[in-house]
Amino acid sequence: PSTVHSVRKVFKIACIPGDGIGVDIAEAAVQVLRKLSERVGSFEFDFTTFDWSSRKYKELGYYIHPDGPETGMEELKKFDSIYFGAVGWPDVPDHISLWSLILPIRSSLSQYVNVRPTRILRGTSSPLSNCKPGDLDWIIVRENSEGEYAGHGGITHAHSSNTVATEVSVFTRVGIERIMRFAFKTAQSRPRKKLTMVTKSNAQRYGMVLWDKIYDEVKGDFADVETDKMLVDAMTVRMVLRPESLDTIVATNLHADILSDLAAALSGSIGIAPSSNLDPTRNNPSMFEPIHGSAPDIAGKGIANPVGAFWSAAEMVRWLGMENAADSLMTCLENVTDSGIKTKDLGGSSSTKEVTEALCTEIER
Ligand code: GGG
Repeated sequence: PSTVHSVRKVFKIACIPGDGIGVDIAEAAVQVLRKLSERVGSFEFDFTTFDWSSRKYKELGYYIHPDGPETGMEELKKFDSIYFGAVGWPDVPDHISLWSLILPIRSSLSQYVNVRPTRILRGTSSPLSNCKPGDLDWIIVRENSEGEYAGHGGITHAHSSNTVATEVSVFTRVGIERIMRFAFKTAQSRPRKKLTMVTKSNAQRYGMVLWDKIYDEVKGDFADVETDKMLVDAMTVRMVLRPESLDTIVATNLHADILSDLAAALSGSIGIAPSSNLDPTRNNPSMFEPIHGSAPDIAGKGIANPVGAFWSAAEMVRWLGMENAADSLMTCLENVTDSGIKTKDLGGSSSTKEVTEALCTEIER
């Protein structure tokens, strides 16, 4: 008689906790992911932690690698996914931490899509009095490689009263078309099949007008998707006053970054919102991180909301192909929020550890 051994698939995960509450919530997410893999049994995670942080930068003068970030990127390419906490610490200017850590990872690994879902989780509520749970269920598709984050610009006459600074938004046909198609496909996969495209093409007459043009071209290939266009300023008003009229939203790097913070606040707290930095070709690992920053004021106090970190972990599990496990993790997470075990920002009084342990217990059940 032969014995059949079931083979557990092992996923190699690079974990970069980063700064501030990034460390608190990444530790919580690792604990939950380990528990999930034990419970499901068909896969496991092999985590490697990278101390790429502002603390290390202050000590050694670099975030990623002394020879340059490229060496670190080669290291990351050996992993199936990257789990990221947060970046930013008061003694390092934010533009240095962002441009030394998170932005090089997104660009070097061709993570040109940033998916940011938002909805009101069970047991939580919106600050909008007119908003019932089903009214706010959005996916924001953020262009993640160019636009206002292209890194083009500079400063001249820096030490005079005639200082000139330029910050050039770069938009390419390839960059716009690939994000537009991804957004249309996302909208098409959702029950309402609805896409809102956001620009500021009345004031920004080159790049944003190219967005309008490519949107019109791509729309023809997705006849079953209902579409509309908004200017970003009017979009903020619509999100607040008519949340139920929106479903999938596509916008530039900067616009979508701002809109997704608003979306998270409208769904209850910035602490719950996840994001997936995707390379849709799957030639490189994708990266998963809550959208919130490092919150130095509450770092290390044990009170950070880990929900955005857990939701991001669920999205990582989904991207790795374990749809059912991702759905179960989300159900368990909402059972926890529904039972009232929540941090202060969601109106509860629980600590990060209490929410994490409640979720682990729920997964075990
Ligand atoms: N976990 C996300 C994080 O650390 N965010 C800090 C931030 O400001 N990010 C800017 C961005 O996502 O472009």
